[in-house]
Amino acid sequence: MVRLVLVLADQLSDTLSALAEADKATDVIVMAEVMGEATYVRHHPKKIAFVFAAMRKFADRLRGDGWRVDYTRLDDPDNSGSIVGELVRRAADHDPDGVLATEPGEWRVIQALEDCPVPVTLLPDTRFLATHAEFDDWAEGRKELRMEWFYRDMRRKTGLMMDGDDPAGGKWNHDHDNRKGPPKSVNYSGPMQFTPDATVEEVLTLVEDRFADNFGDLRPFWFATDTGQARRHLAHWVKNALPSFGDYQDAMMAEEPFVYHSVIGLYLNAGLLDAMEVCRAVEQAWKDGDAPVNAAEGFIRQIIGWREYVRGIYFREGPNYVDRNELGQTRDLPAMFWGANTRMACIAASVSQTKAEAYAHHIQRLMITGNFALLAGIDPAQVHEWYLAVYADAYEWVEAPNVIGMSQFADGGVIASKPYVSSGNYIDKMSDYCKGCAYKVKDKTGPDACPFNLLYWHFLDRHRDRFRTNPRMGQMYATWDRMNEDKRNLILKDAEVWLTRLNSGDPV
Ligand code: FAD
Ligand code: DLZ
Ligand code: SF4
Repeated sequence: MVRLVLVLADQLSDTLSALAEADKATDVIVMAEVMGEATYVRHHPKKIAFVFAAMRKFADRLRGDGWRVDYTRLDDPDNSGSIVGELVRRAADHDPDGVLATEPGEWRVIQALEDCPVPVTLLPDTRFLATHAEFDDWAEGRKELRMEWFYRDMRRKTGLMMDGDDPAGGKWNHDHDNRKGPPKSVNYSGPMQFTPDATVEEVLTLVEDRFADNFGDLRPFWFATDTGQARRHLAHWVKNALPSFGDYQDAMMAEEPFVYHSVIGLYLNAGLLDAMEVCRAVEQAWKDGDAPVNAAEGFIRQIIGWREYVRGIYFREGPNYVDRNELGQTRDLPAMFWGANTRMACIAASVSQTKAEAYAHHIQRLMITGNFALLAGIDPAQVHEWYLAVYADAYEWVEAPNVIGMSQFADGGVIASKPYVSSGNYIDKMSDYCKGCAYKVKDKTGPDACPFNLLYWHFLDRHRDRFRTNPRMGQMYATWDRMNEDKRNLILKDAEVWLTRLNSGDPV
């Protein structure tokens, strides 16, 4: 009996369920670089290069371990262009009994495999802590699906930072200590950088050739592209940056794109690192006294809490989740998201580092680009597509709940109990952007007023019916209602003028 064993680009793990189920002696692994996956959104060139280089190295490793791997390169003249096409092509060579695959992280790909003419057996993705059934059991009957309660269950399940039944360190959540503004300087040289080897260079040339028009800088390319390198990067970060990760988790700095963040999302999501391995390394640093509790707990919460929780939501909400637009927002994504000139220093910094590194940290994604898109009324489908394209760690199962749910409130509050919106004040407190900005963060109206100040009130005013009764927003509406009417009208008028300029395509 021969089976084909599909390994997708974000399934590069030795522990993959499809590999565990397969038989090295008889089965054939299928891996394929295909235009269908490389173009369904216009991915950042660094992301495409990372994916292809990591796939090639993983295939070589599997071969070294004795597997037969049928690998299709993008420039293979017989490349059919799609994953299903490649399965059909390989099936013609091997006449298999079927295909084994680990469940993909995107409904589109799951549906394609379900329609594949060669029958596909989908196995659960056991690299995650919570199964779909466990998440659904947790969610069933709850009025609100708040991450915090789910996270506590995951702490109990994993035993991470637990003292018997109680959280080690005295409390479950140390977020309160993780909100310092930007430090004077960052005492960390940044993520470990890897010089491209021959495999990576070959891929870089291919990507340069085929994806030259995509938004983003391909070079310098420094990502890890195999598990060994990713582990070295992890150890370097745990030693040098984890101790300050918690304190400055929310801080944004124009000259420090990474601050103390781990930059491991791309490695975790591709399968090069394992979530529990990463959490154990962080827990150990805390046990050894090398990292404070707020850093270790804050980090572990992101992985076993947020990461698992958003995956649960993605699969629970179903394939149409990405089409949700509960606030009816319709404006087109402005050109400044693709690098066009803007006077807004915070947007310029977040977009230019995204272009350079295929990376922005969480608060930049949530409170700069996400906050702006929500306040300005941008169509969430376009926002979703942008995030899916530009970040090296973006796959739909994790990107969509963060964008459609957490950031754009387009799911109507499945994830967020209120929209994540702020005026310029928050950005000024948490970043060093405003001091270099052509707009004035203290101005509430007038030609130089920070656009976040204008749009914040415009957003609350235009969605008043939707949010006025939200208990977490009462204070915001009370402040708005207390302003005198002339001031309110002036803010709304200036916001409209600003939005008209945005619509015109002129630099704002
Ligand atoms: P760190 O800040 O060092 O955190 C460590 C790890 O925790 C991350 O690598 C990630 O695996 C996990 N994590 C932290 N926050 C979240 C979260 N909200 N959801 C899921 N995992 C989380 N994350 C992605 O992996 N892919 C995406 O496409 C993605 N899109 C996002 C879009 C928006 C609008 C927002 C607000 C968040 C998004 N996130 C996404 C979550 C988070 O911003 C990134 O995981 C993080 O910035 C990656 O950088 P890092 O590895 O340095 O993370
Ligand atoms: C993101 C991506 C890209 C750019 N290219 C490929 C590819 O050529 N072959 C492949 O198997 N997977 C690729 N991927 C990842 C898939 O799109 C991914 O498996 C789905 O997004 C599901 O998470
Ligand atoms: Fe951004 Fe406003 Fe600050 Fe300028 S003043 S950097 S637009 S928050």
